Amino acid sequence: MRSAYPEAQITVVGNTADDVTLHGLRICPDLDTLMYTLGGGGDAERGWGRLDESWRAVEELRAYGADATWFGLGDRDLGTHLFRTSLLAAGLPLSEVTARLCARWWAHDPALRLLPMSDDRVETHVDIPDPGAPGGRRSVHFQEYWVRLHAEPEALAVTRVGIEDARPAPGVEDALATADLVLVGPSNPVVSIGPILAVPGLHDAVRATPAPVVGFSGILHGAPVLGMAHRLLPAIGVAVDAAAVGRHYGARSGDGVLDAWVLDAGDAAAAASVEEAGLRPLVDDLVMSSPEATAGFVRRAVEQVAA
Ligand code: FO1
Ligand code: CA
Repeated sequence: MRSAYPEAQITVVGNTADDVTLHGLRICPDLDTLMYTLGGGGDAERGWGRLDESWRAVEELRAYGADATWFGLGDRDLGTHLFRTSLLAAGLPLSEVTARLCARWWAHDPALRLLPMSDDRVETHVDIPDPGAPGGRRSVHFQEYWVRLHAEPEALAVTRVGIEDARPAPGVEDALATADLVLVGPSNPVVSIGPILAVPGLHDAVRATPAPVVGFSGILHGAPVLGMAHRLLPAIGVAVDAAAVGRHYGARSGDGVLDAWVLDAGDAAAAASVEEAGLRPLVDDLVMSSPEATAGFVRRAVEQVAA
């Protein structure tokens, strides 16, 4: 989006339900991935964490036999978590802390804003089979499921602890109410977009925006373009299929949040079922082979909904 429209005022709302506290540090993986990527400091190949990273601190933790060393905290990335944790401990809300962190990356660009979905703590837990546990299942933090267990156990249920009491962070509802365009990224429908829409008030705020709302499928030809969404979609009863995800978000003409749903050219046959669900289907090449390719499909989708 940034490279598609360098002149636009952009507010990015990030998921915080993946956040975790490890080694006493508050870690916000989705906010950090967005911040590093938008700020030019992220490792694009790895998809998370800092460029030119080293891993000495986590090696020390392993040598001490510390818990949770399956989570790769790079030395440079640790600086972010130390600073964030100290500001949170001083009483600042996460939205304020995020603004302070981002000031380092794009102080020169006041047109770009990164907001957490909420200042209130929400944590995603995944129920997995465990024959030894009461009821034959146990609950693990999303990061443990994703990183330590590689999303291998069947996800029996996904719970968002604290979501009912979470309030949208300052600025999020206002950004939606005053937007010219709302884009729903090709991100994980269960553990990225799902929690944002589940913050009380945000589903309604997206439904009420005067702007067109365009969603991009992260499922291409029955598989996620990136990540392991296919391991989690069954837990919410949604097929691993581009049209099914579009229907899951739903049309604003019904009780959903989207006006248009962009499918990959390889999924063009599903356009009819998307249209039947009240969504305007758009078809493009959604393979994110380069930042230019991504900017291209964003621009073409925007031109079509604005036409
Ligand atoms: N993902 C991994 O697969 N392995 C890791 O060790 C890991 C560490 C990590 C540290 C900081 C951070 O911001 C993200 C990190 N991620 C890691 C990515 C993260 O677990 C997930 O990809 C996201 O939460 C899913 O959106
Ligand atoms: Ca996520």
